[in-house]
Amino acid sequence: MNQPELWQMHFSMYQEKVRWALDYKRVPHIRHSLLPGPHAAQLMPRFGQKAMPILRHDGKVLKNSAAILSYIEQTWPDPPLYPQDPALREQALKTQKWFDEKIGPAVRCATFYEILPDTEYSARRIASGLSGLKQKLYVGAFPAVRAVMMLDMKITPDSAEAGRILTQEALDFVAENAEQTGYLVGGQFSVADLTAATVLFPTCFPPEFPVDIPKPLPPGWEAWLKRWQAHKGCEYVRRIYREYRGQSAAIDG
Ligand SMILES: N[C@@H](CCC(=O)N[C@@H](CS)C(=O)NCC(=O)O)C(=O)O
Repeated sequence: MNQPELWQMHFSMYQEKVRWALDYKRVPHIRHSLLPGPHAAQLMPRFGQKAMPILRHDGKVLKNSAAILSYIEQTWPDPPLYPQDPALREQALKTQKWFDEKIGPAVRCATFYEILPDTEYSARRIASGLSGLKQKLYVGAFPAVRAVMMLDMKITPDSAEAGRILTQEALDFVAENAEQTGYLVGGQFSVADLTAATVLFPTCFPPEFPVDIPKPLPPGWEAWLKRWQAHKGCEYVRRIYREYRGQSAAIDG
Protein backbone atom coordinates (compact mmCIF):
# COMPACT_ATOMS: atom_id res chain seq x y z
CA MET A 1 0.00 0.00 0.00
CA ASN A 2 1.47 3.40 -0.91
CA GLN A 3 1.72 6.33 1.52
CA PRO A 4 -1.20 8.74 1.65
CA GLU A 5 -0.39 12.23 0.34
CA LEU A 6 -2.00 15.34 1.76
CA TRP A 7 -2.25 18.65 -0.10
CA GLN A 8 -2.62 21.40 2.47
CA MET A 9 -2.18 25.00 3.53
CA HIS A 10 -0.23 24.43 6.70
CA PHE A 11 -1.86 27.24 8.74
CA SER A 12 -5.46 26.24 8.01
CA MET A 13 -7.97 24.59 10.35
CA TYR A 14 -9.44 22.04 7.93
CA GLN A 15 -5.99 20.72 7.05
CA GLU A 16 -5.14 20.51 10.75
CA LYS A 17 -8.14 18.18 11.18
CA VAL A 18 -6.71 15.76 8.64
CA ARG A 19 -3.12 16.02 9.93
CA TRP A 20 -4.34 15.38 13.47
CA ALA A 21 -6.32 12.26 12.43
CA LEU A 22 -3.33 10.83 10.51
CA ASP A 23 -0.94 11.66 13.37
CA TYR A 24 -3.30 10.24 16.02
CA LYS A 25 -3.51 6.95 14.15
CA ARG A 26 0.25 7.01 13.44
CA VAL A 27 -0.23 6.79 9.67
CA PRO A 28 3.00 7.74 7.87
CA HIS A 29 2.08 10.23 5.15
CA ILE A 30 3.49 12.87 2.82
CA ARG A 31 2.44 16.54 3.07
CA HIS A 32 2.50 18.99 0.19
CA SER A 33 2.16 22.53 1.56
CA LEU A 34 0.89 25.11 -0.93
CA LEU A 35 0.62 28.89 -0.73
CA PRO A 36 -2.68 30.71 -1.27
CA GLY A 37 -2.44 32.31 -4.71
CA PRO A 38 -0.24 29.88 -6.64
CA HIS A 39 -2.23 26.94 -5.19
CA ALA A 40 -5.10 27.32 -7.68
CA ALA A 41 -2.89 26.70 -10.73
CA GLN A 42 -1.24 23.76 -8.98
CA LEU A 43 -4.47 22.03 -7.96
CA MET A 44 -7.10 22.78 -10.63
CA PRO A 45 -5.54 20.81 -13.51
CA ARG A 46 -4.81 17.86 -11.26
CA PHE A 47 -7.87 17.64 -9.01
CA GLY A 48 -10.49 19.95 -10.56
CA GLN A 49 -10.78 22.03 -7.38
CA LYS A 50 -8.61 24.48 -5.49
CA ALA A 51 -9.94 24.02 -1.94
CA MET A 52 -7.82 21.89 0.37
CA PRO A 53 -7.39 19.53 2.16
CA ILE A 54 -7.11 16.88 -0.55
CA LEU A 55 -5.89 13.36 0.24
CA ARG A 56 -4.67 10.85 -2.35
CA HIS A 57 -4.20 7.22 -1.42
CA ASP A 58 -4.17 3.96 -3.36
CA GLY A 59 -5.46 5.65 -6.52
CA LYS A 60 -8.34 7.35 -4.69
CA VAL A 61 -8.67 11.13 -4.30
CA LEU A 62 -10.64 12.39 -1.29
CA LYS A 63 -11.82 15.99 -0.94
CA ASN A 64 -13.38 17.74 2.06
CA SER A 65 -12.08 17.11 5.58
CA ALA A 66 -15.15 15.16 6.79
CA ALA A 67 -14.98 12.75 3.83
CA ILE A 68 -11.23 12.40 4.34
CA LEU A 69 -11.68 11.62 8.06
CA SER A 70 -14.32 9.01 7.18
CA TYR A 71 -11.86 7.38 4.74
CA ILE A 72 -9.07 7.50 7.34
CA GLU A 73 -11.36 5.88 9.92
CA GLN A 74 -12.29 3.03 7.56
CA THR A 75 -8.75 2.46 6.34
CA TRP A 76 -6.91 2.79 9.66
CA PRO A 77 -9.53 2.03 12.33
CA ASP A 78 -7.20 2.11 15.36
CA PRO A 79 -7.33 4.02 17.58
CA PRO A 80 -10.93 4.87 16.68
CA LEU A 81 -12.17 8.42 16.22
CA TYR A 82 -15.79 7.40 15.66
CA PRO A 83 -17.82 6.13 18.64
CA GLN A 84 -18.85 2.45 18.30
CA ASP A 85 -22.45 3.06 19.36
CA PRO A 86 -24.50 4.12 16.26
CA ALA A 87 -26.46 6.84 18.10
CA LEU A 88 -23.28 8.33 19.58
CA ARG A 89 -21.55 8.09 16.20
CA GLU A 90 -24.40 10.02 14.63
CA GLN A 91 -24.15 12.66 17.36
CA ALA A 92 -20.37 12.97 16.86
CA LEU A 93 -20.78 13.35 13.08
CA LYS A 94 -23.53 15.93 13.58
CA THR A 95 -21.22 17.91 15.85
CA GLN A 96 -18.42 17.67 13.28
CA LYS A 97 -20.79 18.95 10.57
CA TRP A 98 -21.87 21.95 12.69
CA PHE A 99 -18.26 22.92 13.38
CA ASP A 100 -17.17 22.33 9.76
CA GLU A 101 -19.99 24.12 8.04
CA LYS A 102 -21.20 26.80 10.42
CA ILE A 103 -18.57 27.55 13.06
CA GLY A 104 -15.37 27.05 10.99
CA PRO A 105 -16.15 29.61 8.26
CA ALA A 106 -17.43 32.08 10.91
CA VAL A 107 -14.37 31.79 13.18
CA ARG A 108 -12.07 31.98 10.15
CA CYS A 109 -13.81 35.11 8.97
CA ALA A 110 -13.64 36.80 12.38
CA THR A 111 -9.96 35.97 12.97
CA PHE A 112 -8.78 36.76 9.43
CA TYR A 113 -10.60 40.09 9.75
CA GLU A 114 -8.22 40.86 12.63
CA ILE A 115 -5.06 39.45 11.03
CA LEU A 116 -5.17 40.12 7.27
CA PRO A 117 -4.89 43.94 7.37
CA ASP A 118 -1.32 43.50 8.65
CA THR A 119 0.29 42.71 5.27
CA GLU A 120 3.79 41.92 6.49
CA TYR A 121 2.60 39.70 9.35
CA SER A 122 -0.07 37.84 7.37
CA ALA A 123 2.22 37.08 4.46
CA ARG A 124 5.01 35.88 6.75
CA ARG A 125 2.64 33.72 8.75
CA ILE A 126 1.21 32.11 5.63
CA ALA A 127 4.64 31.70 4.02
CA SER A 128 6.45 30.57 7.18
CA GLY A 129 8.89 27.79 6.39
CA LEU A 130 9.89 29.28 3.02
CA SER A 131 13.29 30.88 2.38
CA GLY A 132 13.73 34.57 3.29
CA LEU A 133 13.74 35.58 -0.41
CA LYS A 134 10.54 33.67 -1.21
CA GLN A 135 8.87 35.21 1.86
CA LYS A 136 9.89 38.67 0.66
CA LEU A 137 8.43 38.01 -2.79
CA TYR A 138 5.25 36.72 -1.18
CA VAL A 139 4.95 39.86 0.99
CA GLY A 140 5.10 41.92 -2.26
CA ALA A 141 2.36 39.83 -3.91
CA PHE A 142 0.25 39.61 -0.78
CA PRO A 143 -2.12 42.58 -1.27
CA ALA A 144 -3.46 40.92 -4.45
CA VAL A 145 -3.65 37.49 -2.77
CA ARG A 146 -5.43 39.05 0.21
CA ALA A 147 -8.07 40.65 -2.03
CA VAL A 148 -8.93 37.21 -3.46
CA MET A 149 -8.92 35.60 0.00
CA MET A 150 -11.31 38.24 1.33
CA LEU A 151 -13.68 37.70 -1.58
CA ASP A 152 -13.46 33.88 -1.38
CA MET A 153 -14.11 33.85 2.37
CA LYS A 154 -16.62 36.74 2.22
CA ILE A 155 -14.74 38.72 4.88
CA THR A 156 -16.55 41.97 5.64
CA PRO A 157 -17.20 43.95 8.86
CA ASP A 158 -20.68 42.36 9.05
CA SER A 159 -19.49 38.79 8.53
CA ALA A 160 -16.72 39.36 11.09
CA GLU A 161 -19.33 40.50 13.63
CA ALA A 162 -21.48 37.43 12.86
CA GLY A 163 -18.31 35.36 13.34
CA ARG A 164 -17.79 36.85 16.81
CA ILE A 165 -21.31 35.84 17.84
CA LEU A 166 -20.84 32.28 16.55
CA THR A 167 -17.43 32.01 18.22
CA GLN A 168 -19.11 32.78 21.55
CA GLU A 169 -21.82 30.21 20.77
CA ALA A 170 -19.22 27.54 19.93
CA LEU A 171 -17.18 28.20 23.09
CA ASP A 172 -20.35 28.05 25.22
CA PHE A 173 -21.33 24.81 23.45
CA VAL A 174 -18.03 23.00 24.18
CA ALA A 175 -17.86 24.29 27.75
CA GLU A 176 -21.39 23.09 28.47
CA ASN A 177 -21.23 19.75 26.66
CA ALA A 178 -17.82 18.72 27.97
CA GLU A 179 -18.54 19.78 31.54
CA GLN A 180 -19.66 16.35 32.82
CA THR A 181 -17.22 13.95 31.16
CA GLY A 182 -14.54 16.19 29.63
CA TYR A 183 -15.65 15.19 26.09
CA LEU A 184 -18.39 16.27 23.71
CA VAL A 185 -19.86 12.83 22.92
CA GLY A 186 -19.98 9.52 24.80
CA GLY A 187 -17.41 10.33 27.49
CA GLN A 188 -14.41 9.74 25.24
CA PHE A 189 -12.22 11.54 22.71
CA SER A 190 -13.79 11.42 19.25
CA VAL A 191 -14.00 13.18 15.90
CA ALA A 192 -16.30 15.72 17.62
CA ASP A 193 -13.54 16.85 20.02
CA LEU A 194 -10.86 16.79 17.31
CA THR A 195 -13.00 19.00 15.07
CA ALA A 196 -14.12 21.44 17.78
CA ALA A 197 -10.58 21.91 19.10
CA THR A 198 -9.20 22.41 15.60
CA VAL A 199 -11.81 24.94 14.54
CA LEU A 200 -11.26 26.89 17.76
CA PHE A 201 -7.43 26.88 17.66
CA PRO A 202 -7.09 30.46 16.31
CA THR A 203 -9.24 31.64 19.23
CA CYS A 204 -7.69 29.63 22.08
CA PHE A 205 -4.11 29.25 20.83
CA PRO A 206 -3.12 25.85 22.27
CA PRO A 207 0.69 25.68 22.51
CA GLU A 208 0.65 22.20 20.90
CA PHE A 209 -0.72 23.57 17.58
CA PRO A 210 1.99 22.06 15.40
CA VAL A 211 2.78 24.97 13.06
CA ASP A 212 5.07 27.85 13.96
CA ILE A 213 3.12 31.05 14.43
CA PRO A 214 5.42 34.09 14.09
CA LYS A 215 5.54 36.47 17.09
CA PRO A 216 4.72 39.15 17.99
CA LEU A 217 1.12 38.69 16.93
CA PRO A 218 -0.65 41.63 15.29
CA PRO A 219 -2.61 43.74 17.83
CA GLY A 220 -6.00 42.68 16.39
CA TRP A 221 -5.25 39.00 16.97
CA GLU A 222 -3.78 39.69 20.45
CA ALA A 223 -7.02 41.46 21.37
CA TRP A 224 -9.07 38.57 19.93
CA LEU A 225 -7.15 36.02 22.04
CA LYS A 226 -7.37 38.17 25.17
CA ARG A 227 -11.09 38.42 24.76
CA TRP A 228 -11.62 34.63 24.94
CA GLN A 229 -8.71 33.22 26.98
CA ALA A 230 -10.56 32.93 30.29
CA HIS A 231 -13.59 31.23 28.71
CA LYS A 232 -14.08 27.63 29.90
CA GLY A 233 -14.39 26.64 26.23
CA CYS A 234 -10.77 27.68 25.68
CA GLU A 235 -9.69 25.61 28.68
CA TYR A 236 -11.37 22.62 26.99
CA VAL A 237 -9.62 23.33 23.65
CA ARG A 238 -6.20 23.60 25.30
CA ARG A 239 -6.75 20.39 27.31
CA ILE A 240 -7.84 18.42 24.23
CA TYR A 241 -4.74 19.63 22.36
CA ARG A 242 -2.46 18.91 25.33
CA GLU A 243 -3.76 15.38 25.85
CA TYR A 244 -4.47 14.20 22.30
CA ARG A 245 -2.56 16.16 19.65
CA GLY A 246 0.57 13.98 19.71
CA GLN A 247 3.50 14.05 17.34
CA SER A 248 3.59 14.29 13.57
CA ALA A 249 3.55 11.04 11.60
CA ALA A 250 4.52 12.85 8.38
CA ILE A 251 7.45 11.31 6.57
CA ASP A 252 8.83 14.71 5.66
CA GLY A 253 8.36 16.34 9.09
N1 LIG B 1 -15.51 22.20 4.06
C1 LIG B 1 -14.16 22.11 3.54
C2 LIG B 1 -13.52 23.47 3.67
C3 LIG B 1 -12.18 23.56 3.00
C4 LIG B 1 -11.66 24.97 2.93
O1 LIG B 1 -12.38 25.94 3.22
N2 LIG B 1 -10.39 25.11 2.53
C5 LIG B 1 -9.78 26.41 2.41
C6 LIG B 1 -8.67 26.60 3.42
S1 LIG B 1 -9.27 26.62 5.05
C7 LIG B 1 -9.09 26.52 1.06
O2 LIG B 1 -8.45 25.60 0.62
N3 LIG B 1 -9.23 27.69 0.44
C8 LIG B 1 -8.55 28.00 -0.77
C9 LIG B 1 -9.48 28.02 -1.96
O3 LIG B 1 -10.64 27.58 -1.86
O4 LIG B 1 -9.01 28.46 -3.01
C10 LIG B 1 -13.43 21.02 4.31
O5 LIG B 1 -13.87 20.65 5.40
O6 LIG B 1 -12.43 20.50 3.79
